Amino acid sequence: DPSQPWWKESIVYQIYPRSFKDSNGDGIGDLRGILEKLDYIQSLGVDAIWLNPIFSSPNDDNGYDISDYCNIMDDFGTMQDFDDLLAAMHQRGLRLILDLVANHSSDEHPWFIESRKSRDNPYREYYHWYPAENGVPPKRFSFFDVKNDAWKYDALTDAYYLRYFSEKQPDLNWENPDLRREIYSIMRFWLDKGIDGFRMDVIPFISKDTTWPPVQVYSEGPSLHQHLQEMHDEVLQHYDMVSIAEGVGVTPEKALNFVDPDRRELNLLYHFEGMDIGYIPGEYKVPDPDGVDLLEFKKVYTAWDKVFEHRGWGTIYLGNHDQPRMLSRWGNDGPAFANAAAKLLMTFLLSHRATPFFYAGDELGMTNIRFDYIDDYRDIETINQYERIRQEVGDLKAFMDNQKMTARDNGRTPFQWTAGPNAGFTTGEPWLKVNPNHETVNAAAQETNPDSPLNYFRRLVALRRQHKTLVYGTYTLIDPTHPQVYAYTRSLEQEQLLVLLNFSNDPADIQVPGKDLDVLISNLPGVSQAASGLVHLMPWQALIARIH
Ligand code: TEU
Ligand code: CA
Repeated sequence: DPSQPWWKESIVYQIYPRSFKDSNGDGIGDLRGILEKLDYIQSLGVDAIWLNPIFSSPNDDNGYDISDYCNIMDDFGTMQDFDDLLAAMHQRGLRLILDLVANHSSDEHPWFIESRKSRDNPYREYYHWYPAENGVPPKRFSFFDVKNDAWKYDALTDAYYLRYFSEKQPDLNWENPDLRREIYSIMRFWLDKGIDGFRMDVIPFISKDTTWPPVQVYSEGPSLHQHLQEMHDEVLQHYDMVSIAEGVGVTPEKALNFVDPDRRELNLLYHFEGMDIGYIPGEYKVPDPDGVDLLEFKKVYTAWDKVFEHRGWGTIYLGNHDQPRMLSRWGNDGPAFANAAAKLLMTFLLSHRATPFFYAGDELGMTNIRFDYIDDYRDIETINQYERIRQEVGDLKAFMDNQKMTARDNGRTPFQWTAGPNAGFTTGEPWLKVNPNHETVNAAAQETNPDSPLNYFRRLVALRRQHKTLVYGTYTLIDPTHPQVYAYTRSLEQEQLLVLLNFSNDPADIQVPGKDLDVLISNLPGVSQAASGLVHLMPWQALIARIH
């Protein structure tokens, strides 16, 4: 639809560069590796690639700690490699979205090196400092600190600096207009090179109330939307680009504050409510022993469809570099059902009214690696939490079991290209262990198998392209209380499509509107509908059908 912006109809393929393809044998994925695999990416039919941070970084948090925003991380290559990659992508009609990590920098960024030096350094106000003579600063939560304390004392100037993540990720001071100007010029640098958008890391956190009142929630600070409007005026409106708010903590009620076009802020909201399902409320990433509740799952995704019914636009995803593998978390990765469940989750993602963000490896049905030993983990989040529990003499065994389901490294293991050594990812020693199941789960084997998850994904992508109903059609939930099946229709003009997803290990029956289902795609052969309209589904069966 030419009257609509391209990013509504796009499918975004997310690549974690460190884990995709290593071109030079150092065990770390890189930009040349991605370039080598563009044929593969293009063969999927996706429209855009989002790369996690590729900028100079000491890699305390794998690139989310940036020491030079206008250079390429040594591990990933050079600016020439970047220019070559962008040109090759554009030649193939693939767009490129980069990660803008502007809530914090690395402590090795020259701004912070200066800022630390003295209280009257010209860069002092680029960060948040709290003088120690004022006492202990009011509590703020840090995701990665061993004590979850976001204030770090620095003896050099007898002051604390703020860091919501690791101590090597000091928060930038967005209340300072000089800092904001620097960020805008960094954005222009990349946009002028021709990139097609930014995914904005933890953007709801950028504004802080610098009177530091004691509060529980400190996201969506007082000047957040003013800053985003200024960014729109100064930068975004001048380019044909997409801007995506990583919307941590953003509720349906607040969502349009970010993406209502009349507000002139951002384009897409990437919400977290789906990711929170199945965890114990109030606890940080502790899985609920009763597991994922399908009724809750339906409620959340139905509510988010409603949010953008008239204005704005959303995203949909079930996995990324901060999450376990979607098949392990939301499907069933056991041998009996893995193939069907992997395809069912893809069907879910590509049949909603939102831009799908599809995480590389999920087209193969990659699964959690489930490390037994803390030494196998590379992620600062897992390592620091382990250290906290050790210091508190907590239950380390329970923690390690929990990590098998929740740890971020489960989603970061190298991409499985072949059944060969290191899954064909590297000729060297991989930075993070390769999942041993690459002997059966790999792109090469799936390429030649018409029934593979990979080839199903390609058919699904083509189907979404052919049927704009899957992009724009009205979404209506059917049988909200069915405990096994997630069912909905999508309708646009004359076309009505039915989506049936059996999220369970047992067969299921569901009453649907319409007879004589004209099945457009299904992950399992055979769909039987009784004269009454009742449809019988096999475990993890998924289908999209046209109804009349
Ligand atoms: O993550 C944002 C975020 O809000 C974190 O809480 C996230 O949920 C984290 O993974 C905790 O498990 C972004 C990035 O996606 C993440 O990789 C970074 O570590 C983080 O910001 C800091 O830049
Ligand atoms: Ca490399």
